[in-house]
Amino acid sequence: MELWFTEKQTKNFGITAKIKRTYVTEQTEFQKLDMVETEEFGNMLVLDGMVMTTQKDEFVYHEMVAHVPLFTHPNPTQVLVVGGGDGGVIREVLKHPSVEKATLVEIDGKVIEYSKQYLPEIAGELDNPRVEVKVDDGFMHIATSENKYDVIMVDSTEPVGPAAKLFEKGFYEGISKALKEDGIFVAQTDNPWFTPELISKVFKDVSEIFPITRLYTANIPTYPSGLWTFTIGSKQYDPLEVNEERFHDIETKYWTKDLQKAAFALPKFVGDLI
Ligand code: AG3
Repeated sequence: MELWFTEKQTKNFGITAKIKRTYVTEQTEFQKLDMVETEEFGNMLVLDGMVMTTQKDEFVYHEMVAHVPLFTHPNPTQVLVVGGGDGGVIREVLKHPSVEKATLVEIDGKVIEYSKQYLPEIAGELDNPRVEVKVDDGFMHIATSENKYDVIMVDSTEPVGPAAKLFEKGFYEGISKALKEDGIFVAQTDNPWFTPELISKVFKDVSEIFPITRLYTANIPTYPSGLWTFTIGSKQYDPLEVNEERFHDIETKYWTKDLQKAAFALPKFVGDLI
């Protein structure tokens, strides 16, 4: 028998993957969690029916969330990742020697547990001594932090379910307070084909709080439309004015020195959203 998984990306459109086997299918305290093996993309984590990461294309998202802000900040030492329980962003953050401590605040401990088991090359650095893992509500963590982080990365699910409040203006205000006076943050902000209003709304909210606001993109084949966006809010450093001499050697599969800037070059219809 052939088994296929479909994520309904909109009411009328979806993406389909042939499944080799199902490792986990479980209702956690927060969401529906599935861990499956696909023919095309290897092991895949699905939350509430939405593809979160796959072994084959995870590097794009995780590298682009981490390296773009970390190479914009001249000396990031304290880093916070909100969400991201699979550990992919943390793995990339640790490639920056200036980072003394990376804190991960993930609301759902089951995401961490199953990622360690079935996505070891993604989650493998979660036990690194430079990492502190907290199973906790990221919104609350932000609300109770002040002047603490150089860089904050929001690796959330979509604005439904447990992550809905991570797309509200009040959350970005909290992030601003949690950051040091020259801090910078990045959030994944969905795609311009099916959720253009979300991109416009987040960009507007962030630009009302941060003096420098920028949007960049990356190609992620298993996410809706494949064209993914990330929004940066920065108090002082402009990602478009990075001094390239600072780029240290780093092992990547997607990020390059040229992409650090080129990712901000937007197709017309995307640029028109902001
Ligand atoms: N977080 C963002 C995934 C969004 C995908 N959306 C969807 N499939 N509808 C990814 C977590 C990876 N660390």
